[in-house]
Amino acid sequence: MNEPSSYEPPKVWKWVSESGGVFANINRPIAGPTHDKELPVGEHPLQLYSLATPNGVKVTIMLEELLALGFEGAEYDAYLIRIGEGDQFGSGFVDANPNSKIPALVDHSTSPSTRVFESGAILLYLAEKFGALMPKDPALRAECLSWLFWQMGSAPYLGGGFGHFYRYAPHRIEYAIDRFTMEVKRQLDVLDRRLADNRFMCGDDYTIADISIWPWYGGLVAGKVYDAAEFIDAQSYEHVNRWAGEIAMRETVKRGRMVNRANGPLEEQLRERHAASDFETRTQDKLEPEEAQD
Ligand SMILES: N[C@@H](CCC(=O)N[C@@H](CS)C(=O)NCC(=O)O)C(=O)O
Repeated sequence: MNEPSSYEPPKVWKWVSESGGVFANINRPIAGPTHDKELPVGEHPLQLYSLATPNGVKVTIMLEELLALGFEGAEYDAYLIRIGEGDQFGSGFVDANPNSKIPALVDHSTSPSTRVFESGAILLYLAEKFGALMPKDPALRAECLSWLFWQMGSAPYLGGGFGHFYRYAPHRIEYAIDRFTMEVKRQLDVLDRRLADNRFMCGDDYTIADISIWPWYGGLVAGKVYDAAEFIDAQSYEHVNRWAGEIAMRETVKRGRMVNRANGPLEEQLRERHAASDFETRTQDKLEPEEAQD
C-alpha cells in the first residue's frame, strides 16, 4: 500500500474551487442555475437535452428502439448539452432537471408538458408511455425493474468511484482504486452469473434493463469506458462479453450511440438530431468543414 496521506479533515469543510481533477471546473457544492438560458424546442413531441455519455445514450438508444418498433410518437429532437462548458447550469436546463445533469427529457405531447430527469426514470416513462421494452407479466416486470434500479444504484460506484479514481483524479490513490475496483468486479460477477443462464437481463427479451446496463458495463468490458478492460480483466466475464457483443450489433444501438456525440470519429457524431435522415446527412463529417471543426 502507498504512503497514507497526512490530511486531517477540518471541523467544517470549505469549498476550494481549484482543488483539481478533470471536472474541477464544473463541480460545485451548490445547486441551481448559474446563468439565464432558455432551451431550444424543436417540432417533435419529445425534446431531449443530453450528451452521449453512458447515461445519455441509454435514452437515445431507447428512442431509436421505439422508432424501429414503429412508434411514430417517439420522434424526437435531441439537443447537445456540453457539460464541460456548464450548459447544465443554464436556467432552462435547470427547469428541466433541477439536478443539473444530463439526460433530461420534456414531453410536449401532454398538456402541460411533462419533464422527466434521471435516465432510469426516463426509460421507465417511455416504456410505460409506449407499452414497449418492458415485460407485461407482473413477475417479469418486477425482475426488469429490479435490474433497472440495480443499474441506477450500482453505476455510481463504477463512474463516480472507480472511474473517478482510476482515470480522472489528480493523484493515484491506491486505497480508493482498490476499494472501487473490488466493487466493480463484484458487480461484473453479478451480471456474469445472471447472464450465464439468460440471453438478456430479464430472460429471452431485450428490455429497458439491458438498455440501462449496457452503456456502462457493456462499455466497460469493451474497453470504451475508462479504457480499463485490461485492468479489470474484462475477458474473464464471458457471459457479459457475449451479451455486450450481441447488443452492440443492434442498428438501433449504433444509431443511439451517435446522437449528441461530440467526440470520436466525425462520421459517428450526430451532435443534434431532428429527423431519422440526419444519420445520413448531418453527421459532422458531412457538415461544412468549418462547422466540423467546432
Ligand atoms: N443518475 C443520473 C446521473 C446523470 C449524470 O451523472 N450525468 C452526468 C453525465 S454522465 C452529468 O450530467 N454531469 C454533469 C455534472 O455533474 O455537472 C442519471 O442516470 O440520469
